[in-house]
Amino acid sequence: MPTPALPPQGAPDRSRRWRRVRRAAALPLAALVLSGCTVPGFGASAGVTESSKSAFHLWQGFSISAVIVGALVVALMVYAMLRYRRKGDHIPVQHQYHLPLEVIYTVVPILIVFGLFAATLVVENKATANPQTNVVVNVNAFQWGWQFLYPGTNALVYGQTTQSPTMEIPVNTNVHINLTSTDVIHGFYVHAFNFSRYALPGVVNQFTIRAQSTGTFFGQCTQLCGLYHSLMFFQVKVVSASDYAKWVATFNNPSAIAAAAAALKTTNAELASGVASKTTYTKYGR
Ligand SMILES: [Cu+2]
Repeated sequence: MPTPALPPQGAPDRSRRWRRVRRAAALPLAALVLSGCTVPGFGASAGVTESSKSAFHLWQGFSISAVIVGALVVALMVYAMLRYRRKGDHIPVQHQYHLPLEVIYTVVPILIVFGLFAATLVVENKATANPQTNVVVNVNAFQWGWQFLYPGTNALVYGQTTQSPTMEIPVNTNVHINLTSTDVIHGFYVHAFNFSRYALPGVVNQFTIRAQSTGTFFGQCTQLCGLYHSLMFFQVKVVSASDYAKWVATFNNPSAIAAAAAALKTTNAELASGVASKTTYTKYGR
């Protein structure tokens, strides 16, 4: 009776090891490919404005680049550790210089840094661009609240600490913001906009928001500005253009105008009671 053929001997040891390595690598690789259907956010969210989305995509690009570089470094380290581990007492062949390899590991990182720098520049330029726009909001931060004035209209929103105000803006419209502070340094931050700017006394910081979806979004002061800093909230309500026009029109009646004037007076009274250099606000700007 013929004896069953034995599996080939010798080389199999090595191929069996590789099979094991391949099998171990297959699972995480499959998970990566399957989850690759949607690019992960790496802890960030896309937000609702044009610039929040481009900042989010930049973050994704940076994160993916970091993952690829990290994976490559770890793979090379593991390969070197396994392939060239100590196998006996003999000294391995010693090499000196490998010009092509040295050129590659100098040039490639430089190219990566330039690529990331160029992408950042494009996104930053978009975020700081101030295109022509019809809707302007003068945002004044003070201890510890916000005032939103809409130049050329009667609209004025004022609120502090537990009565946080709501800034209303139209969707798919470039909204120009003039941001300043009446007392100390505050921070204008809306999470859904992936955006933050200093509100500085004596300085008007300008930027443009273009919200692409409607909704109410939470905002807060991000600079420790005093006792009630933790209560310095506001909301941004993004509505359709027609709803925005209706909202602005609600300020065109005597009682709303009186309320706005009272709010303005309150802000100015607060300013007068504090630091001497505080500016008085008028309805149409500083
Ligand atoms: Cu503040």
